[in-house]
Amino acid sequence: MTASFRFTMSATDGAARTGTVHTPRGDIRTPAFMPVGTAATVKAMMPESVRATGADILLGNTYHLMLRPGAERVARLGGLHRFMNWERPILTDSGGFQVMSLAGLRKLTEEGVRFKSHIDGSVHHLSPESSMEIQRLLGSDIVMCFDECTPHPATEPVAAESMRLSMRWALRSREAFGDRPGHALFGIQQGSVFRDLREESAEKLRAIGFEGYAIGGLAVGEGQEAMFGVLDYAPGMLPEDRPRYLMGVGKPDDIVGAVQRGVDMFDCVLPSRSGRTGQALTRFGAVNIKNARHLDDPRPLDPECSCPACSQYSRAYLHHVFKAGEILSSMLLTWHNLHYYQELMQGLRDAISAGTLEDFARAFHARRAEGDV
Ligand code: PRF
Ligand code: ZN
Repeated sequence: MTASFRFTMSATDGAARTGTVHTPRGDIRTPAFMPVGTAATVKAMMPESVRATGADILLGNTYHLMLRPGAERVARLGGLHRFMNWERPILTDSGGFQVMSLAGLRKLTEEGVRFKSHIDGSVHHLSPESSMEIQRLLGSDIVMCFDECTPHPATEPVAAESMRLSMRWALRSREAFGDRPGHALFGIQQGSVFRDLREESAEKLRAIGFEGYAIGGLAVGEGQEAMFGVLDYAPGMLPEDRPRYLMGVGKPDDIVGAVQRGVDMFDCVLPSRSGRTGQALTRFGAVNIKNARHLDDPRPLDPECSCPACSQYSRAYLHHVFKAGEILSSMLLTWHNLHYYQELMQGLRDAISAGTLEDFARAFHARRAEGDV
């Protein structure tokens, strides 16, 4: 690993770890939650507001940005950081996962994937080589390998074939990425819910060598119990001294369970997306601000939360702006949700440092069991 991109661990508690990913654009405190900025914006949030919630790093998407406004254009405009006014670290996903969930008419071959844009139906290609080039043009700090997220459920032979394709693509990604001081390339483990395949995938990735390792192919419909079943062994198959990133996860209780099992980084649209659909995520569980029980409620959403939505507005007001279709509703609830996620991550980091993660998790679950009263 180049000296300008380093992971230092400061404490462990069971399988959990806390530390810092050092990058030229700033430090990432782990366990870390990365808000999703798909189209070069975290929807409904100014970048300075995202930072105010406590985020150290954002996630961007190769798929969306290559289609609109185009990676070459972003490069001509000074790169993604300057374009979106976020000068801290950015991790970009490599595109394959989004092609499979969003694009029309997909054709997957050894070379890569051909697909139709969900925006205008135009035909595009992605391969390990082109994904590396697009992520370079964007100026991404943490680049993800081009992979296939094996759909769930998959039989073991199908999952094996898919994982081995991703591992061949991981080698091509590593070769195409080249030597880029200050930038990191993360490998992505696949293998569905099969332990042997997860082991084979981890071995292949370790042999290639990456600055960090993601666990892909989870949170695709298998359920929390099956996901935790894989997380009981998968993080331990990856190098101990490199950051581990669980892609597309998750709900607050998914994150707590994954941190307890040794995961360091997360991303998920849930806090930002649910902020736009009237769902607040709080320490006592999800609160549906659309519900008529809030109509006359002068209390804050969460009296213990210091975000603008909770410190300056009532539940009655948050209900009103949601019902009126006001833009401020999305802004306030997204802010609250991202603030809650970042406070959760800080709580996890502090608990790991103090060696009290089990107590923290117990209290976390107890508060949620009480519910919103
Ligand atoms: N691969 C990539 N991106 C992803 C996933 C994956 O497996 C997932 C799975 N939850 C989310 N995002 N490249
Ligand atoms: Zn709040």
